[in-house]
Amino acid sequence: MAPTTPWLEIVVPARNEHRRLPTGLARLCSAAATLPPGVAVIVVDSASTDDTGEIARRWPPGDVRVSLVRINEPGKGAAVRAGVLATSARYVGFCDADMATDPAAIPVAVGFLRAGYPVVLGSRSHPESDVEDRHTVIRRVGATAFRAATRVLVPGVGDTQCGFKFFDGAIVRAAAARLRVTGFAFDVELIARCVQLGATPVEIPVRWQDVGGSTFSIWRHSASSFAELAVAWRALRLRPAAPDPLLSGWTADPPAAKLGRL
Ligand SMILES: Nc1nc2c(ncn2[C@@H]2O[C@H](COP(=O)(O)OP(=O)(O)O)[C@@H](O)[C@H]2O)c(=O)[nH]1
Ligand SMILES: [Mg+2]
Repeated sequence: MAPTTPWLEIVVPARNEHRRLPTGLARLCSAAATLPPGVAVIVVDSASTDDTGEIARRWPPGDVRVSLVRINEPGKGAAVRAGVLATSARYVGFCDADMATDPAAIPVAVGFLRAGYPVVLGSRSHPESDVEDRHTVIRRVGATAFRAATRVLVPGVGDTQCGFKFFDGAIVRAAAARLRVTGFAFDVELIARCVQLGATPVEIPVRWQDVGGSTFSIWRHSASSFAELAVAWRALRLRPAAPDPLLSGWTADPPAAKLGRL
C-alpha cells in the first residue's frame, strides 16, 4: 500500500480529454510507479462536457493514487493553479493529459529536485531533447514569436510552454497562490514568480511527440496568450514576491545543471 501522505503529487489539467486521458493516465501512472511509493496524481477537470472527470474518478486503485478536483473556471492556468493549491507534498509537478512529453523523464526531474534544484522544466529546446513536432507552420511561427516575447519575463528559459514541470512544493504553492494568468500562458508567470521567490530554473531534456487532439486553438488562444503575457508583466510588477529563504533549502544557483545533466 502507498503511504497516505504522498511525497510527490502530479497535477494533470484536463478539459474534454475523454479520448486522450485514459492512455495518458496509464502512461503517467506506470512511469510514476517506478518511483518509491507515495506518488499521487490529481486530475483537474474544468467543466468538461464529456466524461473526463468520470475517467479520473473511476480510475482503479493501484500503486499511484488518482484523484479528481473539479472547478468551474475555464483555462489551463486556472486548472493547474487549483491543482497545485490542493497539494501538500514535498514535490509537485504537472503534466498535460496527452503525455506529449514522455513521462519517463519524471525520475530524472525527481533526481534534480532531490539534489536541491527547486524548479525543473522539461524543455524542447534543450540540445539533448528528442522532439517530433507535427504542428502546423502557422503554430510554429506563433510559438517562435511567443518565445521571443517571454524573454522579457523569464530571461534564459528556452521553453516555457512544455507541459512538463516539477517543483519544490513550497515554492510552487507560493507562486501559484499569486498567479493571475488563467490561460495557456500561465507557465510564464508561474516560472517568473518562482524566480522572484529566489529559485533558479533548470531545463532538462525530454522526448516530446505531438499528440493529435490539442485543446489549443490558434484562432481562439493565440491573441489571448499574448495578452496574458501583458497581464503577467503587470501582475509581477504590482504584486512581486520577495525571496523567501524560509520556504526551502534549495540550491539557489545551479550553473552546473543548466544543461540538465546530473
Ligand atoms: N482543466 C482544464 N484543462 C485544460 C484547459 N485547457 C487546456 N487544458 C489542458 O491543458 C493541457 C494542454 O495540452 P494540449 O491540449 O495538448 O495543448 P498543446 O499541447 O499546447 O497543443 C491538456 O491536458 C488540456 O486538457 C481548461 O480550460 N481546463
Ligand atoms: Mg499537447
